[in-house]
Amino acid sequence: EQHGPHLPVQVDERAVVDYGVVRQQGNGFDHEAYADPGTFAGADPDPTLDGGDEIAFMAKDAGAPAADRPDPAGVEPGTRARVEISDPLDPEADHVVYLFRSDGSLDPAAGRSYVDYDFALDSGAYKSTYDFNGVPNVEADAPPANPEGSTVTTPAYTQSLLSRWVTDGLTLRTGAAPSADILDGDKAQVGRGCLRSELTFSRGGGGFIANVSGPVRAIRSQIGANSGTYTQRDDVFYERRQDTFTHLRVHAGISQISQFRDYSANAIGMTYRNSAYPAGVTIDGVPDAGIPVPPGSTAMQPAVDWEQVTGAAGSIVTTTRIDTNLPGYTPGSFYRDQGASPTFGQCGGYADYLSYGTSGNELRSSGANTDPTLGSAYRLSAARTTFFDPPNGSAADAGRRADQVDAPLEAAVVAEEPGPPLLRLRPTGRKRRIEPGGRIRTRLLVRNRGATTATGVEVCARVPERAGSAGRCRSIDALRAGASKRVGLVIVASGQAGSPIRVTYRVTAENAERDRLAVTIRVER
Ligand SMILES: [Ca+2]
Ligand SMILES: [Ca+2]
Ligand SMILES: [Ca+2]
Repeated sequence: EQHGPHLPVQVDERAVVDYGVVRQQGNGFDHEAYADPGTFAGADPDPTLDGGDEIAFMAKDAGAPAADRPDPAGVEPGTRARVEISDPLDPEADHVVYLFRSDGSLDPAAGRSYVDYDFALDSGAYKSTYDFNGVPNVEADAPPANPEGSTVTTPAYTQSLLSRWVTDGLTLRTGAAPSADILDGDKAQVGRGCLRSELTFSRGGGGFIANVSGPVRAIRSQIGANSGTYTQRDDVFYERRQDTFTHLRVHAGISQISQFRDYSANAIGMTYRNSAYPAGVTIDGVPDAGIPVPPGSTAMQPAVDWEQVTGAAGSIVTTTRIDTNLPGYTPGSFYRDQGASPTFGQCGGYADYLSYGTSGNELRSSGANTDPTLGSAYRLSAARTTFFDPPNGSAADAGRRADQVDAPLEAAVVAEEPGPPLLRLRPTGRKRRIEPGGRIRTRLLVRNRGATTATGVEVCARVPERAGSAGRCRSIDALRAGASKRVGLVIVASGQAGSPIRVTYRVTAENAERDRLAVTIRVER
């Protein structure tokens, strides 16, 4: 309601996709995924809204219930769906969005855009120039294969994306002025080293499932992490939030995995804290007694509900939730602030060799198979949620974000409300003239553009007293949704009528708002 009746809505098509075709190596593994005619996932075979598709809109655009309001212009009658948004953390709130089937005249973006994703491959067009095989030596200390200059921009942040699996830039826009780039790399490592990392993933084979930009959200979905042939990452970018879903699909033997942001020197002076160490420490490249690093090359730090990096430029709150049935699963976290002397692999190639506020999630398991194409497979999916929040956030602010992640907003279509009738008058037939003292029959069309039958419909004309008079009103007992009816109304001109005569028509009903129509009739002697 803050934004008026029309809000941005995005429909993201999903279909069962052959992941082998996606990365151009023949038939492989079928799974439901985002559809994209710009990749080898292809368009959704069902171009209409079907059960697998997703509808996205912003909860902030929801308003109060409006059951008594007529359908807006540009929608098909009878398609009103009432979606109730409930917040488990604020049960009193009563937020509603109405969705309609467009008649084709409406822009789903409603003239606005919350996020802009520019997928820009250096080599050119994706389908014809992407190297789906990557480079032979994935472990070389060299840049990613298939380099990009892709960006995601919203009012709250800008990120730069260098390749599949590699995000190497983050500018916060939530403070007084945009920050410098505070990110060295958004990294991932197997067994805490560079034998397999986001850099080797990006240098190996793979491909994109989907690249979707706005208006409500952007989607970047891709597969291929070295021998994790169908390991998948979907990043979904919103105005102030990023959801990163990683689905591990790899042979046995992968037992320790970390996913962390390695910040740049531009983050010096910011505070890092997490739910295990809420007092926080200063990011400055100097190790922090406040967050001890346990001895041993693979020992993990405690599992955390949330992490926060905050300063004058803004706040980044991150939660990671793991869904797995792997035996021996043990959650943990990772934090290092070691400047020029990191005790863990930096895996350069594109990044620097410095550690500033390096922080994220780490986990351990038996390392059993998670690739369904290799027989019986366990499941491991990570959902990392990142919020881009105002400057100088507190531990309580971060805790509230974690609560929101664990008790998310719910949207439910609770009723189909047909909506009231919507009456519209318009003139029909050729334009008539009238003589002083004469009478004519004027013709009008009454339409019901609403979704329910209008009852007790009456159409009347009014003529200014000196100019003449109108004949009796016309009644229509019932006018069905979508129906129209012609009516004739007599207009009489007085002998002294000047030209033109201004006639006002009005249609009313027992159960609809009135509509009015003004028409001028020329008087000719
Ligand atoms: Ca569809
Ligand atoms: Ca420090
Ligand atoms: Ca670094």
